[in-house]
Amino acid sequence: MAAPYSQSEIRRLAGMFDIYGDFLVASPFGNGNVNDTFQLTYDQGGIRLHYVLQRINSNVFKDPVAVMENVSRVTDHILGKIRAAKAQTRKRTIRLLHAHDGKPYAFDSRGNCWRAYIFVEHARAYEVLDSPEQAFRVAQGFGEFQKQLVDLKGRLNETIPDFHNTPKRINTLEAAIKADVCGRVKLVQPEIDFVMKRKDECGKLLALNAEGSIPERITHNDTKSNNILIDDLSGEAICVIDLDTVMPGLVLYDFGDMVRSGANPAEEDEQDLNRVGMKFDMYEALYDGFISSAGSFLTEAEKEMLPFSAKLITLEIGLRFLSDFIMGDVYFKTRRSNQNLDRCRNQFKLVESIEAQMNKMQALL
Ligand code: GN1
Ligand code: MG
Repeated sequence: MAAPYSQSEIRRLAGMFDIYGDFLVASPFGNGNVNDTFQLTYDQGGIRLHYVLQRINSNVFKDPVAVMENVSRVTDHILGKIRAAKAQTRKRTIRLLHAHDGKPYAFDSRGNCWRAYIFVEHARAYEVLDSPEQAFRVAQGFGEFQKQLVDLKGRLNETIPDFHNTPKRINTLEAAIKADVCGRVKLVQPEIDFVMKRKDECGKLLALNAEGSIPERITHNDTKSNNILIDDLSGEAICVIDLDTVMPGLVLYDFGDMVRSGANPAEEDEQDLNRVGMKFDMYEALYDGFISSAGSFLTEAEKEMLPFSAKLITLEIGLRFLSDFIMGDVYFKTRRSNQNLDRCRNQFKLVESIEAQMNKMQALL
């Protein structure tokens, strides 16, 4: 749930941006774990239009201006590609609105950074994917996003350093265990053991990158199924959203995170672990979809690591939930007690399911 803001506060905050028409109403929007998001409804000459207003969580993103610089560069670049294609396409990119000073963001009097977008109508994000056909399109969409950014000049800002550095995430977990500020460590020994058993393989992708076998690219880094919009009419994946973590990274992070969220028929915080696992037909569709768009630029070394990346990123997000549970739920938003622990157990169950199917995943290559 977004932080409680009154309608008049939101109206005032939205007023920092160039939006024509009259503000009607704002409502909390989406399921993000980090930022506060609102859908705004405006009346423009009798027609109702929607916008998105978002507060960047500065506890997570220490330099919101650097985030916005990345988002602007990436969306401008993609918009150029869409225009150049000149095709009849519903393909979109998020479009930032300008604040009165022309910048794509504005700070409120409390120092919070806000931004506003045009709302993509008749499309939605899915927490859980419906079918292999939908999974194919989602993966194709994320692969295409990567492809569009292959020729973006200059390095993007690293908005969260070491975001997918799994060994460092384990260091953070170890520090949290040592501090044990909430006395919760005694509740999670099996989960801690689960991570430590797999610790040795966690640096594999970073090592391949360091020795030059796998290149750094521009990656999204948060390719959850709910971070791409599906067109209501055509079912096509038309717009990648949540670009805050777009930064230098490995393509495998995106593939891995996509499988983590897209091949699991249960939501990330599902408590009934019998419902959690990797559906192989969904994995296959995600793999095929990703290759259909990203296959043209992926190297053999990258392709070879695709199955492993699914396991690694699932383990990594799982252990981030575990660390946050131990630290007292300070990073990810929670709506009930033990939600981070449920998320962690869910992800670890998924890791086991991926491990059990690793041979089949390798055979697809
Ligand atoms: C966070 O806010 P949201 O849901 O888009 C997190 C991701 C996690 C995800 C897990 C900046 O993303 O890394 O994978 O939750 N984003 C950040 O649901 O930490
Ligand atoms: Mg998101």
